[in-house]
Amino acid sequence: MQAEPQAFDRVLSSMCTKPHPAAREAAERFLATNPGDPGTYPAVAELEARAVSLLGEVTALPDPSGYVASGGTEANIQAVRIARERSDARRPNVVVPGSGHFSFRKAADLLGVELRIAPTDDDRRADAEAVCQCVDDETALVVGVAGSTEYGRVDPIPALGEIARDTDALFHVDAAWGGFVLPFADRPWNFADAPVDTMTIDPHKMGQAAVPAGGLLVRDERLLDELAVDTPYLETTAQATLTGTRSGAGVASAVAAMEALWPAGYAAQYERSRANAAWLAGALADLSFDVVEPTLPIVAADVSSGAFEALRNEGWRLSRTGAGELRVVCMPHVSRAMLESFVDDLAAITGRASAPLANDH
Ligand code: 0PR
Repeated sequence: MQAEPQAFDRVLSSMCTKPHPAAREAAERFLATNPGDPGTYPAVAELEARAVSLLGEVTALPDPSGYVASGGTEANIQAVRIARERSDARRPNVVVPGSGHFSFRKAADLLGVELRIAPTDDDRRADAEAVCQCVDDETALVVGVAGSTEYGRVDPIPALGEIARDTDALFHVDAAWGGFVLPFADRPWNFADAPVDTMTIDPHKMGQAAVPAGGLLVRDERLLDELAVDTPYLETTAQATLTGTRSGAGVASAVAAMEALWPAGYAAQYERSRANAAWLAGALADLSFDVVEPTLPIVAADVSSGAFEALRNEGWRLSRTGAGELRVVCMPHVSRAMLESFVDDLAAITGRASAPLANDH
């Protein structure tokens, strides 16, 4: 029997989503191409330049350089690698807020840099004061998160950029998930808002491209030179990517998604996701759960592990924060009807009724 992928109708935990139809079609068309060898596959190499240019528009970077990576993990590793190459410290360190993704731990392990985790504030964002305390002469990179994995929080990007500047460190913004909603969310986060040197922004998350399509952008193309190795037997002379053979499907689908959706489609999706997150937060609060108010469309709430397991048994795909809260990511495939059905199941499982109903008794 042929295996089938899961349906998306009960997936509340994922940061990936159904690709836009044009992105799916482009991915299929470019399945057998390798942008890692532009001499042999020139059409997909041209598409990659187009992808970087579109990512530049999304992030307010007029003359962007970068590439389509396998995902946010690779982009973050490469940002740390650039900073390590730039640094002349004996043992360079990288300062990441507690809200940072675990890919920075992989980067530190691989690259032999010290990882310094700065505590977050009461609202789960990087605390600029705490970051200040962590940096020193050997700091190669300061990281800010624009849309954190667990709570969708946006760090104070301009303040962190200033700290990096004052320390002579590079400044990296991880907008892997947040990059396609932040243009509409009225918070400083991009290359125009702060002295950002490098950024992660993944088309395969909120960008609605097929996996794998991550993004690494650099403000100054010379930063990419820090990654380049010679490629003697290819028609091109150097390669800056971490992987060799790469997915042309990811590149083509990233371009197709951005051409279809930037900016109006992403703006409309942001509005839908935001409204859904606000509705869910309200519905959970009505059921008397402690809710972490959403900034970007991720909702966390204190739901017992028994109820969590029962919901999973009902087929809901859920995940938890490090602190154990239930976490729902309002991705494009997450509809209001889905959330209503989810809240009904949660109410039934926990025997709770929403406040107005409870008052009726
Ligand atoms: N930076 C941030 C802020 C992220 O949220 C993530 C992934 C990454 C970097 C790493 O990106 P890649 O996974 O593309 O390498 N955050 C989610 C996580 O690790 C990714 C995810 C995606 C989780 C799909 C579940 C899922 O079904 O939890």
